[in-house]
Amino acid sequence: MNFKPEISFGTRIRKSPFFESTMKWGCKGFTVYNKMYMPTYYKSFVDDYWSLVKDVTLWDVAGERQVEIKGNDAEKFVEYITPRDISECKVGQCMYVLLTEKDGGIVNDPVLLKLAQNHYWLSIADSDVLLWCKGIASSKHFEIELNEPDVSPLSLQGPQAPNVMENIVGSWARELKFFHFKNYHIQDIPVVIARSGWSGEKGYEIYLCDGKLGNELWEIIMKAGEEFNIAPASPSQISRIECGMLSYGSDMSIKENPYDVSLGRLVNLNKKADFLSRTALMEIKQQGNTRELVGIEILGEIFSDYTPDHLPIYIDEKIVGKTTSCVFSPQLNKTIGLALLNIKRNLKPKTITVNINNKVAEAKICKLPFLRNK
Ligand code: THG
Repeated sequence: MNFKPEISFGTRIRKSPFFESTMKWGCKGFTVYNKMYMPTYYKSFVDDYWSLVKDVTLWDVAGERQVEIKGNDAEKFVEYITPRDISECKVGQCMYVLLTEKDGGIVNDPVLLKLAQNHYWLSIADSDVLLWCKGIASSKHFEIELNEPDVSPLSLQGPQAPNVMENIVGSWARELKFFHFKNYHIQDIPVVIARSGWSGEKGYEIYLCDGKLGNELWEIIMKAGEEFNIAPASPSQISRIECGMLSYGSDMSIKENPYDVSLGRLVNLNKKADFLSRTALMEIKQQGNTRELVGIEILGEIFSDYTPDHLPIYIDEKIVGKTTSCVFSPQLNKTIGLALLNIKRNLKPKTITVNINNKVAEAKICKLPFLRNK
């Protein structure tokens, strides 16, 4: 099928503060993320991927909106909405957390940033976290303020990212530890700079704190990256699947709990603070969860692009799960993916089959991550 449908642009879906720059730098595809247009590719998915893996890339990820939590009960509130123990998170640190409903269902998987005592940002994936938080805060009478501040992240990812960052802010960029951040000004533009990012490469995230200055910040970074062959790009499905990072909406939803998607390490049932999903998650843990998120390699069949959708996985003609995201990895020269299985680990066979466009392909279960080079 050669016909490529387009997304129509309008005023109902929001534009990022970097939108003009991304158009100017040749963005060819967009998706919608938290009701904001977000780039998906420039040259091609594979060309953009090679720029990420070999050099350095700059991504507009402003769609990863911030939910700000401030006030006397802010820490208590964050503890309440996540099963992870956040009491050890220090000012200047990030933490990857799951937000979970009363029944244990995953509402979102944000990066938490602790800006000050009782002051946090949740850097969210694509779901309505602000509304969910407002509902909980008013029904449970938390003394907090909840907002979506004028904060928009850019992501600078790739092996040359430390050199580009050093060019812009000086040598401290190199010393910044993974999942730590600093407030800073880049030529009078207020930003928060974190060592983080949704790729298998080294990287930084630069949170712009004044939306008017988006295009200015974009150009400063592109200029600083010129000598390192910087290219505009966007979150790479290939890289994130290679390193086993999940995408909310594809690999998990409110219908899965943390154990279903093999993220039990983000649950601490013994944490001191009270949390909404405690009873449900304790029961699920006690009964023994029956689902699992695994890596798969699809043998034989090679996809040139993304697989169309969640594909059923079979053992002896019985559906035992589904693929949740698959790509062809140019580095591994294999079709790899993530899959959600409805079977217990001890029943797990080595070989499964996937039905792709009515053709049966053999597949095997693999250890995650497929690649680790950070
Ligand atoms: N950066 C920022 N916000 C985000 C994302 C991001 N919001 C949406 C989405 N991505 C959230 N999802 C993830 C998933 C994985 C990671 C970060 C955000 C991640 N994982 C590391 C890993 O798996 O190796 C570390 C996890 C850990 O320390 O426990 O970085 O990318 N701002």
